[in-house]
Amino acid sequence: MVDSSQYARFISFEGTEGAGKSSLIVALADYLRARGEAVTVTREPGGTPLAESIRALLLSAGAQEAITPQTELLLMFAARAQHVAQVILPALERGDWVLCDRFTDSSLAYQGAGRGVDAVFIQQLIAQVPIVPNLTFWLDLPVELGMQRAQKRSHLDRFEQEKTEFFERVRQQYARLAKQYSDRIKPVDATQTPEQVLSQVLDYINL
Ligand code: Z5A
Repeated sequence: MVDSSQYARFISFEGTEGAGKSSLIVALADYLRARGEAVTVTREPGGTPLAESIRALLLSAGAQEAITPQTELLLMFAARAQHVAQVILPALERGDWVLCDRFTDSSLAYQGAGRGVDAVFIQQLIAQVPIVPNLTFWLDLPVELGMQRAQKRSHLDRFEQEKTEFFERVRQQYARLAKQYSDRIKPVDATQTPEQVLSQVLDYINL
């Protein structure tokens, strides 16, 4: 395990669909860069060419064969292994802030609570990931509102086609994780305006 206290700049962003993670990350990265900070913005699944290819497989709504929950989980972790080694650790070693759209909490929320994969097995995989975010922002939004935001897009990916109950289970799991890891995971009310969301996040990171 890498000693992440020496970096203290690895931040992940979590939430159900349409919560505003990508918009917040862009705004926070702009804010940090305007202060002269080096910032790496990245996402999961994805972040490297190989991991982005895995992402395309995972999100493809027209997959010819149904992806089993175990396969989905292992593909998430295959992409993550590549991403951590190729992007996250080198960026932290350079001294960058790393703003990561989703990380291991997504696996507990989506594959664990959403798909019903054994949480102990997921935790065993997480234990093999050499770094833990210093801070995680959970953008909490009622599921219906997130779906309305996402439906404005032209097409829905494989996850976005899931039913409301799936996302309710995911949201409840985020709430449990935020309680369990309250030092790391900070809930943010994502019904606020983008400016209010950014301001709440800046308060947490003391900038
Ligand atoms: N997944 C998984 O299952 N297991 C894992 O381990 C990992 C991931 C790592 C892809 O993730 C899927 O991968 C994801 C879980 C799975 N599927 N789902 N659902 P993703 O992060 O790429 O997908 P996403 O969560 O669907 O992204 P998103 O819908 O783009 O959400 P977002 O980034 O949080 O929101 P946004 O793009 O910033 O905003 C959405 C819209 O709302 C947009 O029009 C904005 O202009 C608007 N918006 C943003 N903020 C606001 C506020 N504050 N008010 C009003 N409107 C706003």
